[in-house]
This record gives sequence, C-alpha cells and structure tokens, in this order.
Amino acid sequence: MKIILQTKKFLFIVSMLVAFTAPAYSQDIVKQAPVGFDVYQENILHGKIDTISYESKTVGTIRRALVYTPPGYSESKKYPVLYLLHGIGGDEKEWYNGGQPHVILDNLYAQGKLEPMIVIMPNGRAIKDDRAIGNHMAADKVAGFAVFEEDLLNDLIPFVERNFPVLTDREHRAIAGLSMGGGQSLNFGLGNLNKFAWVGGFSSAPNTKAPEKLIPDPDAAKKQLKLLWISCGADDGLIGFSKRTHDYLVEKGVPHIYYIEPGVHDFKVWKNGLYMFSQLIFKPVDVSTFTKYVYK
Ligand code: FER
Repeated sequence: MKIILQTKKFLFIVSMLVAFTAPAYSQDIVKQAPVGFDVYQENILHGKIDTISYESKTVGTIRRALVYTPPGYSESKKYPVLYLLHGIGGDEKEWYNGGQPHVILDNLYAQGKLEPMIVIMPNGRAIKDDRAIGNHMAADKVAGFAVFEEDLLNDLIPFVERNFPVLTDREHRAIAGLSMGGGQSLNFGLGNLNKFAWVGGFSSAPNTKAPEKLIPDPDAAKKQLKLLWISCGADDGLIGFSKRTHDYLVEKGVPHIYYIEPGVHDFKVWKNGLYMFSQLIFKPVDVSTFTKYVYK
C-alpha cells in the first residue's frame, strides 16, 4: 500500500514537472502573417498616430517623426520603444502610407500578441531639405541616411525620452526598417549595442555595412543582442546584402533569424516583417527556435 501511494506521489510530481516546464521547450514560433492581418477592424481598440517635431542639433533644423502609441496608452505606464525606419524614396510618412503599421499593430494588440510599445517613425534623411523629392540617389541625400545615426542618437532619442513615458535602457529599445532603413537599422543597431538590444533589417539596401565592419566583435554581439532579425523577399534584387550578412553571422556563430519569404522589394514583405518582428521584441526569446524560421 505504501509503495502504491509513493508511486502515485511520484507520478503526480513528474506530471506537474512536465506540465509546468514543457512549454519552455516547445515555444511556438511566430508565423507568416495570415490573410486579414492588415485589414482595419472597426470593433477593436485602436492606437493613435501623432506627428512630433524635434530640434535636431545634428542637422540644424526642426525635424518631424510620426509616433504610434498603443491602445490603452497611459502616461502613467512606461513603454519600450521601436524606431521604425523608411526606404530611400520615403520620409516619416512612408510606413504610415504604404504599410499602415497602426492597422497591423492594432490587430495584433487585439489578439494579445504584442508587448505594449511606442513606435517612432522618423525621417531618416538627415539633411536640411529632407523631403522625398528629386533624385533620391543624389549623393547628398544618400549621405543623409548615414548622418541620421547622429540625429537619432543625439537628438531624436533624447527628445522621445524627455517627452514620452519610455524605458530608456538598451533592452527596451528596438530599431528596424525597410531597405535603406533596413541598412540603417543594421548599421546603427549593431554599431551601438549599448543602445539597442533588438535589431531588424527588412530587405536591407546596399548601405548595409560589409559584415566585418557591421559585426567586428561577434562575441559582443552574441552577448548583447536579444534579437537580430534579417528578412527579405526571395526575388528581391537586393537579397545579396541580407545573405552575405547571414552567411557571416552563421560563420561566427551569432544567433539571428534569417527569414526569406516569397516576394520582391515591396511593402508586402515589409508589412510581414513588421508583423513578425513586432511580436518577438521586448519578450523572452528562445534562441533555439531561430533556425525554425523557414517560410511555409
Ligand atoms: C541602391 C539601390 C537601392 C541604393 C539604395 C537602394 C544607396 C535603396 C532602396 C530602398 O530604400 O528601397 O544602389 O544605394
């Protein structure tokens, strides 16, 4: 009798252990966006889009950015921040107009899939006339995308931290972007690991630094990065810039997600990038799932 009771007790303990520890070993991966992910839903809570203006000492002008605050936003809470960057032909409104990130994120919040965050969409062309007009490839305009690193770090981030209820440590700051903004995100994020723990490049452009310059100290990257996300459309002419970065990261053993999906250089891929990346950030990550990010 005693043995039977002991056995029952043992089985109970084992089943409890399995029940409470198994999920940690079988963490679901975030999937490709389903149909409807970007369709406005009337009967859910919605976040808010505003325009902010900040003084840029770097450029010597007042510059604009869009800010998306989540449903249920409250100044008495503290939020992590995602800096979301546009492409070579865009400005602070490119994501809003082309990708409707507020719709994608509202829908994800309604499903309980996001850690509440503030999203800042800046103008990444840090020159006096930063409008998206004329020849986008002109040398001064392209150079402005590199200068934006100073504007972001020294002007915009401090402005956001003075004016919004945000968490200011590296683990609560993410940077991601599309194309030229993907290159910026990789360059600035990996170049300032003391500032960013979450870094995402969607269809990153030729402004992406060469791998040895981008990640000169793989061990530091391994230690400090929470998530490095690199995605691209399989038929994007710029895929080589993502692939060479991925190949180097594999060679150096730096954990990252490399997600190739059907598609070209357009918002279909970038919207899915935001959909997937936003669900992963500011949460515990399971590095062992990274290699499972294969399009299905
Ligand atoms: C280039 C090709 C594409 C380049 C930039 C881009 C600076 C950027 C594309 C985009 O942002 O969509 O040669 O050089």
